[in-house]
Parts: sequence; structure tokens; C-alpha cells
Amino acid sequence: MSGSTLAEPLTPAAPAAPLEAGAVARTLIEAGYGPFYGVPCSFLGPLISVLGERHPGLYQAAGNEGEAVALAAGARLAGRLPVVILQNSGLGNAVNPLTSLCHTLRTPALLLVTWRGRPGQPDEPQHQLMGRITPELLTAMEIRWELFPTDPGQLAAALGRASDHMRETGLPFAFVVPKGTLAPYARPAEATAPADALGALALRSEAIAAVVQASDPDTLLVATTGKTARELERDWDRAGNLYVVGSMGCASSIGLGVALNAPERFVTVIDGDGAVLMRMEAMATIGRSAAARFTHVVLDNESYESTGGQPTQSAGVDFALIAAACGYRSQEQVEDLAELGAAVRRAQATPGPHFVRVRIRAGSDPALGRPALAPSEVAARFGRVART
Ligand SMILES: Cc1ncc(C[n+]2csc(CCOP(=O)(O)OP(=O)(O)O)c2C)c(N)n1
Repeated sequence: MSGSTLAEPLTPAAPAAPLEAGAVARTLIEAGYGPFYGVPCSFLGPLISVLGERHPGLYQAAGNEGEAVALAAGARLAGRLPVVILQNSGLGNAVNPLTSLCHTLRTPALLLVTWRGRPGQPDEPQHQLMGRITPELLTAMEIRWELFPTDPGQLAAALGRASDHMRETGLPFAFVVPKGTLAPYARPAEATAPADALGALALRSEAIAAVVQASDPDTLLVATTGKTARELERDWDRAGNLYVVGSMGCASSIGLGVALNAPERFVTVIDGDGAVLMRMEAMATIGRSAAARFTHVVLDNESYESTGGQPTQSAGVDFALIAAACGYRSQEQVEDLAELGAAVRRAQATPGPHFVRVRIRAGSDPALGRPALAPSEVAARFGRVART
């Protein structure tokens, strides 16, 4: 199936036998592709892990998918054949550089776009619309696409078609990657951090508990997408919580919008390091704002834990210094739960906006469920509380 047709047959749903990520990486590299830029989706997490571990320096994590496309454009100008790895939800972040940069400058890149929300396959609500329109969106952007080959023997030929197309047209080419295309990847034991190096740090669920317990009981809590929102709902569900699903990186801006328009309320955003990096411009807006009762808490596990633990760039980023430079009224960096609780209490005792970054370790209950409540019901419930 390719981008020339808009009608979407539902087969093949996924390969009979999932492909091994190491073999896919080798085939791509042997065909001349690289470097690789992207933001993880669990469907392509194994490829990112394999690239990071077996081909150091070939994969570069980007803050968001638009940035990944721009990095790829630069790599193309420098003579490479770059690959962008992204979730289809991230196509939204990439539309502008794909259309106004790649199309205009004729800087092609190979896109590996996952297909969350594929019609006929149950998925979470935030993926439904993008899942329905992914083929049409690529076609509308004049990006030729095919389903990722399900037969490893067809991969080299498909990559050849893609590079021919890019050479002839100067335009990007996309492989759409359905669920189950790649087999899960188990990290070698030596690649996982020794437990005692991180053991002193709290888990995300413990940090969430510390924030909730230290906060004024009427605080409006906005939790970032992924496991943060899911753990807050599982452990501390209440009408004053907003569980952000999708719109990765937007939690702090949503919270700021509430805070500026309900200035008498305490608003606390519980964010992730990957999410902050995705839309770091929000920190400048928050820092320059008059949101006196706003607290921005970042749970920093240096990884995209919700999609399989791929590293973010946060290890080298001093978020508190950035918060200070952006104009937040206070910035704290904490490493344990008692300090976190104290920092949240201090933040609510003086005018903000305030910033608190807590280092946590990766890890969560493997049985952590999906949200029980429909996002629109959560939003309506939260809105009623925010307006009273
Ligand atoms: C635009 C976009 N790109 C990618 C994703 C896939 N995704 C969902 S959660 C997540 C990781 C979030 O990382 P972080 O904010 O650090 O929180 P953690 O999972 O570590 O708790 C990613 C990459 C997405 N939802 N939206």
C-alpha cells in the first residue's frame, strides 16, 4: 500500500513475525541511511535502543519531532541520508518544517512514522483522530509513503525505492509503522544502570504522592501525559485533577492558562523531563507571567520512561537555572521526598511562579492500567472545580 491511495485497507495489521530491531538497524545503515533523529514511540522504541547501544553516535534524541525534522534537513545539507523516527502524534509538531522547510529547500529525509490509533485497532482516545488521518495527512503534505515492510527480505528493496524517490524528487519519504512491527528489545544487563547508583532516588509514584500530600487540598493539579497522569489517577483521583493525555509538553501551558484565569486558585503542574524539553518555550512564558499561585514541578528521570525508557537530554540540562533565567520567582532542585514536600509547601507560601525539579529513578508498576475516565469527562469535571 502506498500514499497514492487514500482508502485504507485494514490488512496487513502487523507482520506475522515481528522484525528484530538489530537487523532493521543494520539494513538501514548498510543502505547508507543515517544519522537518526527522533522522539520515541513505544512501537519504535526497540530501534532507538538498538541504535543507542550498538551504533553509538548515530541516534540523536530531539526535543520534539519538528526539531528532529530540522536536524535531518541540516544533515541532508551536509550530505547525509537522515532518518527521522517519530510517533504519528508527533506529525503535528513536524508539519511546519516538513512543509515549509523540507518541501521548500528540497531537503529529503526518511520518516519512520508509527501508526498509533490505526482504524480497527483499539487505542487510546488521543490517538483516534490522528490515527484516522495519518495516511491522508502524509498524502496532503505530498509525502509519498508505504507501510513498513513486514517481510525482512523486502526491507532492502523498500529502502531502495525510498532513496530513489528522495533523490528524484528532493522530497521526504515515509514508512508508516504499525503496532507489532518490531519485536521487543531486552537491554543487555550491562546497559541497565546498577540499582545502587539510583536506588536512593524516589519512584515517580512516590514523588507524586509527596506533591499531593504537601499541596493545599484545593490545589488544581495538572499532570503530564504518560505514566504521570496514569499514576495520579490511579492513586489520587479527585475532581481537581486534570490528566493530560497526548499534547505532550502542553501540561505547563494548560496549567498556566488556568492559573491566569483563576488567579485565586493554587495550580500545580506535575511535568516530566521529556515533556518539558518538548516545549521548553513554555518556561519563558511562565517565568514572565504574573501567575502568583502557580508551581511547576518536574519529575526528572532522565528518560522517556512511558515509552520504554529511552534517554532524554535532561542529564545535561540545568532546569533550575533555565527557570531562573526565564523569571520564575523561585527555583529548587531536590533529590528526596522530604525535600520535595518542603519545596512544594514553600512554593505555596509565597508569590510565584515557582519551579521545583526533583530527580527520580525510572520504574513503575508493570500492571499500571490505562486511564479509567474518559478525557472529556475529566476535563469537564476539572473545569467545574476550576470555575467555583
Ligand atoms: C508529540 C508526541 N510525541 C511522542 C509521544 C510519545 N510519548 C508519550 S509519553 C512519552 C514520554 C514522556 O517522557 P517524560 O515526560 O520524561 O515522562 P516519563 O514517561 O519519563 O514519566 C512519549 C515520548 C507523544 N505522546 N506525543
